[in-house]
Amino acid sequence: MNQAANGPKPWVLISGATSGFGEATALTLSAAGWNVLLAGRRQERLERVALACQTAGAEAHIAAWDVRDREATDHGVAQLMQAAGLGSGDGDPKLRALVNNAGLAVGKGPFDEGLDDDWARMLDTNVKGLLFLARACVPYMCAGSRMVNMGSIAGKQVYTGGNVYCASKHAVDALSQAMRIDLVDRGIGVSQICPGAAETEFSMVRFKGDAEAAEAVYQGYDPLVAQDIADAVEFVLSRPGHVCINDMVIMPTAQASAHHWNKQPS
Ligand code: NDP
Ligand code: 8X3
Repeated sequence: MNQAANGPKPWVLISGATSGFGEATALTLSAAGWNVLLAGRRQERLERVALACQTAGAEAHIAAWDVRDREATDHGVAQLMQAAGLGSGDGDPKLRALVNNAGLAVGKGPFDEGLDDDWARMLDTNVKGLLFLARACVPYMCAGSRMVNMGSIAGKQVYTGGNVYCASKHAVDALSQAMRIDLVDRGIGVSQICPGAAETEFSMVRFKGDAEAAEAVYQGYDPLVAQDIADAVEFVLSRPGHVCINDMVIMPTAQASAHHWNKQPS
């Protein structure tokens, strides 16, 4: 559905917009008639994505901050809302959607060999960062607004070496249900999208720049690509007001679960 056909363009805030799912979602929603507010840590990437969104017809504003920092998150959201002319008061224009997508895995191995810093990065980003951003955005939302949380198959199942990342995404699963309950009286719908293996920068981050390990994750089958998830976000956000897609699990056809694959030897 082209949002532009329905009056003034709605605004969406997308976290993790510098690469992968967030970047593809920003471009897809821009082409579908949304205006975009883009967040991430890498300023130059944000500038590049914003330019592409503008070329696709959107008004775009950016703010760079780390979602693990609560004060920076409150400040970044306020800055973006002001740039877009959105407000928290009665009668102010409101944020139509938040795509709470920023997240990462760091490391993969037995929990008793895990590193404090890796655990902190995952839990602080995927759980507390998601909460900080959601809480900061809600005052700028209204009945009809939508929140889309980026979960994972790792939030539905646990796999070898996934321990803390899986725990963080199980938390996203629980929080998505809890937020839906907490926001139902305000008419704000909460959706979760749970992808399986998708080829983005995710594995390079997880394996700390080890390109060989990252590439091996996607060998022998066709993984999802960022556009597959962007299309899902656009579908969720283009449903009529009375419809909320609560939960969507999207896998490569060659992946039946976190444990079952149809991989061809290379
Ligand atoms: P990418 O690594 O390509 O993108 C991750 C994004 O998150 C980047 O834009 C990054 O921006 C942002 N980000 C990470 N940490 C922070 C932080 N502390 N503060 C602000 N932004 C941050 O990976 P994906 O696109 O694949 O990942 C997006 C989401 O999807 C994540 O939540 C991930 O867990 C989830 N996911 C990924 C799957 C996959 O197989 N790829 C499958 C299932 C879920 P920057 O570095 O500029 O801050
Ligand atoms: C990312 C997908 O399977 O690596 O959430 O956990 S997986």
